[in-house]
Amino acid sequence: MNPSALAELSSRLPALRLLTEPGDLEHYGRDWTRRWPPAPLAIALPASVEEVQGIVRWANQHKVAIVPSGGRTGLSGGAVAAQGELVLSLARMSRVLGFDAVDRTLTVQPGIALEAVQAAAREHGLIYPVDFAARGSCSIGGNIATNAGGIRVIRYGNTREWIAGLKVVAGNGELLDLNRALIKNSSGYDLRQLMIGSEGTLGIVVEATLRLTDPPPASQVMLLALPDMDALMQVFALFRARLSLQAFEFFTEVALKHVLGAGAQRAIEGDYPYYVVTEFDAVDERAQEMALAVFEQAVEQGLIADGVMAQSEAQAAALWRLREGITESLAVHRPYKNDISVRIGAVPGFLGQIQALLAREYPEMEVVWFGHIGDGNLHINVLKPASLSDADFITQCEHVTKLLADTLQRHGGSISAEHGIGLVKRAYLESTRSAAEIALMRGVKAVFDPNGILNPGKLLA
Ligand code: 2HG
Ligand code: ZN
Repeated sequence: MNPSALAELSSRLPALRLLTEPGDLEHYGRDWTRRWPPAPLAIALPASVEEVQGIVRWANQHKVAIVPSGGRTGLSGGAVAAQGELVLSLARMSRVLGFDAVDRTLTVQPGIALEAVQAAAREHGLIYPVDFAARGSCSIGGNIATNAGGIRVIRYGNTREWIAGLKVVAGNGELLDLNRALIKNSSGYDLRQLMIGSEGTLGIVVEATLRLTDPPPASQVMLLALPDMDALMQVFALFRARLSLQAFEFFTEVALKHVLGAGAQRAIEGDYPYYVVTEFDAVDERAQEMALAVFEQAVEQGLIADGVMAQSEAQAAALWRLREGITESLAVHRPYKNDISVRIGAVPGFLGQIQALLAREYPEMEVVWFGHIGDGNLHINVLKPASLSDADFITQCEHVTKLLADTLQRHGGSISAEHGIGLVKRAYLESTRSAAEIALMRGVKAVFDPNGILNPGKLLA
């Protein structure tokens, strides 16, 4: 790149905040993957749509790659800048722009944290229902870029369901106003939906209009201990048929060991291979009795080994911590993460095959399973043994991912359920998408970003 290009950006956009200190480059150049040493050219922190457009136009002229950046809590390397890119951080564009009581929508800037969106919705007696543990630090723009899922998908669906309209700066700097928050709009290709999950490779979200909904009825939280995967799936079918589920999340005893080690409170004595945290509507005492009857039926059938029903909000939060605290409790072990999905019915078959394969090929490896089993979405964290070098560990993990990808292909699953492809899963995209689909994706990329300046190398090689 021409070294005067950055100076030219400053003179074009004199109010634009630009950071070039090593500490800032380090901070904004990475996400939670911690795998690529950050090496961005600089960090731009635009405060307006016009500044975003100005940056994109400048990048086209000087052929500078841009990495759009939100809360950088991503787990696939989608927000990593390791090759002299300009990081375009949306951190300063984090305001609520408006609430519409008739349409029940909230319009926000992309840099706002998910938790702040949830709080803004609650101020109006409504909810924004997408939810997951990184809520305090992830941004809505990043949620949109990855079509984030989380712990309430079983009731509310993914981020995709909640985006009524998007304003996006495309790769040529043009501002697109997509869908204008219409509920019905049968006028051709839905470019808004194309942007959702595109990982910053087609456009930069500069404004989002989110759909809100009524808060759910009062709920109950239960922790269940289960003897095996078949029992777990049967309990899922039973609970889903008889209760109105808000969440159904699973983890293994290995995950429990780590989360307890990090300070969470044990709720069930004894060790069991699988656990579930489930939340369901329980409006009154009758509904609670009904839930208890369903639970007892499953115990009698030998499907549930033990269980606790939260007796207070504090206890419900403590049970949820057993599931939501897992990622943080594993962080010290520098885990290699996989985030896969199969159809719900294919979960036991897939899990059985891959567990047997891993036990045979890597008997020493500590593998932690948890996730959104009610959506067919499993997280597999492989922990780095102290004896292995970083490089050898990555080589082994890439082989594990290859085994996963091959097994997933046989089960019709996906190598990324909710974390995106980014850099981490790029080499495995072919296991989930056909050659014809990938060729079309490349074509779409070329239309929206003709000079290939938006997050190059992410998602598509
Ligand atoms: C979760 O469900 C997140 O907790 C993180 O998607 C998953 O850390 C992980 O592997
Ligand atoms: Zn998850």
